[in-house]
Amino acid sequence: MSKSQHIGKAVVEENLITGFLNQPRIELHCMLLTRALTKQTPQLATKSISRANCFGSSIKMLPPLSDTFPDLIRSKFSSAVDAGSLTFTPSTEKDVPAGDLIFRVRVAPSLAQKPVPTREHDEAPKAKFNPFLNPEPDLFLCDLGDRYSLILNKFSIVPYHFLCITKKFEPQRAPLSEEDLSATWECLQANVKSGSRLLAFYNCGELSGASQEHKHIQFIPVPHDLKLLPDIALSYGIPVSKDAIGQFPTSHPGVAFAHFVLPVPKNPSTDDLVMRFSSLLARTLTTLREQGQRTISFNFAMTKDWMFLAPRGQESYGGVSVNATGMVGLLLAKSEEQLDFIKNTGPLEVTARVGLPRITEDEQQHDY
Ligand code: B4P
Repeated sequence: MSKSQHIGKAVVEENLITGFLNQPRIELHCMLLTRALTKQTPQLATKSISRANCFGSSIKMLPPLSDTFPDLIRSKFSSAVDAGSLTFTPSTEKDVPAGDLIFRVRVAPSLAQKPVPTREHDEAPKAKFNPFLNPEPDLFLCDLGDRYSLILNKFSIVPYHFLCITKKFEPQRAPLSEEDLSATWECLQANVKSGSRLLAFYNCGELSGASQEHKHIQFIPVPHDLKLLPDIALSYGIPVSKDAIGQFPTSHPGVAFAHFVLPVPKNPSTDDLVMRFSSLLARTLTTLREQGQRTISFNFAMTKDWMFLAPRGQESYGGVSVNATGMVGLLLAKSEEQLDFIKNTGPLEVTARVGLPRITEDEQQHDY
């Protein structure tokens, strides 16, 4: 690479990282993250470290969700469907094995009829409608502290799919903040369907599968006995480290795309969650940087047992759009043709094509 190419790359990288870190209320500028990010752009270290002092600063504790939240979500779901405010799309499920993993593919052909925003050719471009600024009353569940509202997903394919949205606009391309993680944990406690556990997911960045730009974390019930990719990855064991968490993130050895998993302890403190997210995010950002990605896109998924992050290099493959649920083993097919494509190509190949290749430990330079 020539000197000017090097400088060009450094400028792109600096703009990318600065833009990312300048998002409002990101409290994750801890030393770990800074060191991972700024290996090649040391001038950023000072700026980021100066913001790092908000790491560990006290945030307002969120009031717990009411014990009646599961009843609320069930009754609101039924009434929203009856009122025509919530479109519930029936789907079938097909399990597609891949090594010791099983990808559960939801097939929902009528999703193709979901309305997409249209624009008149001869009019000036209209601002994109933001459904989360004033959520529909029929979909509103409750507030969570001063900063969040919980609402039902308007276009569900699984019952009781709900979203935690920020009350004021915050960009979906920002990483999760300390308070976002705390809110996520609070929601994960809600047992909305018997025999299920909740899966939280966050599609961050333009290649992550996200369609809405206002910050929202999503929650769907998944069967207790369904082993997702992070469950299997953790069954291989977790390398021990001497850092504050005491563990290195692990990955499934048979999966080609870069992904990082850490177990979540029982009753974690907010710091426990932040340390894990920072550790996974540092590796995710390092992978994006090492592979010359010009946008920061990644998927986050979490249950009460683990936290997962995977960097993204592409939004879809072969017409199959993949979000965080797909990266942990729950793919969505919007036609029988898409299902056939997933079966013939193999779910690990589809996810590898939208993710990024794993990089070696040397390239990661994990000295934090
Ligand atoms: P994003 O993060 O922006 O995108 P997404 O979940 O990938 O869904 P997308 O909108 O791209 O829809 P898709 O056809 O792929 O999430 C935006 C969320 O806001 C979505 O849940 C959307 O439905 C919701 N929303 C939009 N307008 C709303 C409004 N006015 N009020 C409330 N909520 C609103 O997928 C269709 C649906 O299937 C999505 O809900 C998606 O989350 C879900 N899905 C995808 N894969 C799935 C899987 N494997 N299992 C279960 N559900 C799955």
